[in-house]
Amino acid sequence: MQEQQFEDLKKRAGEESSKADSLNSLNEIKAKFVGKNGEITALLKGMKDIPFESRASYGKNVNALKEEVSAIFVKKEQELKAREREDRFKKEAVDITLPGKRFEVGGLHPLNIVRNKIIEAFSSLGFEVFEGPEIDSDYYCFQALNIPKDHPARDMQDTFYINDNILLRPHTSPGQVRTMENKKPPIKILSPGRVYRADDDASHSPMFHQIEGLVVDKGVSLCDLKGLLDEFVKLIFDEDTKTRFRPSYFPFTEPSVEVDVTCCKCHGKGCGLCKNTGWIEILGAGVVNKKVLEMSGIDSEKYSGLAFGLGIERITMIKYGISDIRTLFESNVKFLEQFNRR
Ligand code: FA5
Repeated sequence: MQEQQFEDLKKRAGEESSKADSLNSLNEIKAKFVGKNGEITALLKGMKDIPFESRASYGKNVNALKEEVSAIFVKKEQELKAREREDRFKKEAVDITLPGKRFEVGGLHPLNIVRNKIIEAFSSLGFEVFEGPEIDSDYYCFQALNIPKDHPARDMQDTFYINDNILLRPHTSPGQVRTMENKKPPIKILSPGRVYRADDDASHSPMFHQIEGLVVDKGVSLCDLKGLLDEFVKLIFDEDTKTRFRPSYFPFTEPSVEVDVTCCKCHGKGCGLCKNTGWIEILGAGVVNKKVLEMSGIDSEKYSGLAFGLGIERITMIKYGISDIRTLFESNVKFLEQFNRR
């Protein structure tokens, strides 16, 4: 009779637990059998009503029943846990064939790439770098370069003045004077930096970058200048880029030249960018005027010098085929990242 009752209870525990579809519902069912108010606990509590001589075997049987029923729940619990884990793995599955996320890496601005290349090229020819101030005096920007007050040559560089005497430098040529005042020949320096002019079109920017070069030594001539600049153009551009030297005028050099290279857009045929000439000017240069040497404390009977000032934007445009200088200052990441592709 009691045996049958225990068997039925075990059977029900098996049937009901098999219907549980989650750990929560299993726990509810388990409580009905082995919880504080469960059926098996009630059987144990009922032990006091059992005749004394049968009590020991009754207790043993109830405990055995409890163990068997508990084992049913443990097995079911393991089953449910395994199923839940499998479901979670399915939900969290990662497609390992997808391409990985690429980290964005910063890179140098094309103007810095070209500036570094130019400095590298001249360093290989023995030049040192010296940087001068961006805001400078009328004396260093003009007078010490043989451009007195009210001289018409000042019109070549329409300039931003801060007051009558202080201005945003319109070129890096003040670097020549500052170097000669502080250094004895032989001198071989480069002076890179930002310069400012009231200019604004496809090939002229109000702020742009120049690199000044200066060599002062005994017996320096126009031939050295030509050889140096020919070597530089070969180091910076490809074989197809042609160069021409054009007579020009700068008050601080005598004689003076301008150097043009073939236009990046039309390759010499003539277009809007090169004003239909087929050429784009990249630098001004010349043999340093004796007056400038003397004003800076250099003996012009003993020494001579050559100087050049090149525009980094122009060289960048020619090198990379950029037809509007303004694109270099728009901070457009799509445009800029082309220069740092690995
Ligand atoms: C000068 O600035 C002279 N100081 C160069 C020089 C130095 C001559 C030493 C002799 C001896 P120029 O104004 O031509 O020269 O400018 C030099 C270069 O700067 C030009 O060839 C051009 O490449 C660049 N440049 C001039 N104006 C602009 C501008 N607004 N925007 C971008 N590049 C410019």
